[in-house]
Amino acid sequence: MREVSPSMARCELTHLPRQAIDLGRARHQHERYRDAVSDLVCSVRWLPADPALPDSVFVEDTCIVLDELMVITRPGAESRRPETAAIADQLRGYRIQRFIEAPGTLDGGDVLCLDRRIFIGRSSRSNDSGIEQFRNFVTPYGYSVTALTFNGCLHLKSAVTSIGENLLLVNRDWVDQAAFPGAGFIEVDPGEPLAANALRIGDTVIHAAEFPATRRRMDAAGSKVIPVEMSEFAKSEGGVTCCSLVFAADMSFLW
Ligand code: CIR
Repeated sequence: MREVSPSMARCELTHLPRQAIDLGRARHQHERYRDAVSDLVCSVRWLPADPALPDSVFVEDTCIVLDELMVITRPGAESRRPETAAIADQLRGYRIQRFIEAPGTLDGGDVLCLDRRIFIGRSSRSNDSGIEQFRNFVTPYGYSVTALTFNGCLHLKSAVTSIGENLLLVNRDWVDQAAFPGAGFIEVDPGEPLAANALRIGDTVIHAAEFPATRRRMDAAGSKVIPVEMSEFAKSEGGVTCCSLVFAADMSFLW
């Protein structure tokens, strides 16, 4: 994770009008988010805030960590490209590193990993060259990569995320469920279009507290859901997956 930047108010925005972000509140929400994630993982590492990088709290966009390698992205928004250096540095040693290069662009928010099947949203942030480079990095390890289109939101994972074994949380107005053959679905409540972003860690799902109706749908389906307040991050078009990189660390790699 990375601490909230003091310049977060100058974040990139694509679909939302700019609203005032309460920095103190954002920091408080980030601490609660960190607590929720900490309860579910072995250890948490985080980078200090960088005043020069307004969106740097959204570490998900900078890297995709698979079991065998990690891919350091080249974010689609130019202002975000300097974010990757500190992440690559911090994560060196956990996996082999591969790097997306120009003219490719890729945001981790567009990459949905379902075991060995990986879906990547073509978006204003992730282009065909970035997707092709990613595909070339991972197919030797037995992954399949499917590029798909979506609309209405910034990243693919604003429209669909994994919340259980073969179970997806989806806003079907933004992405076609047919793209995920064989999967089961819970649809977001129609009054909560932004509620499809959920962070699954083991058998638990962290989900934004601002979406109670969708949470009830997950509860009813037997999911174990931990709500966390994310209002200040939502103003920046971020959600629960965006603020962390979660992976299994093979510590022996470091020794
Ligand atoms: C951006 O536009 O890049 C940030 N304001 C929000 C990024 C959110 N990241 C994500 O959904 N993975």
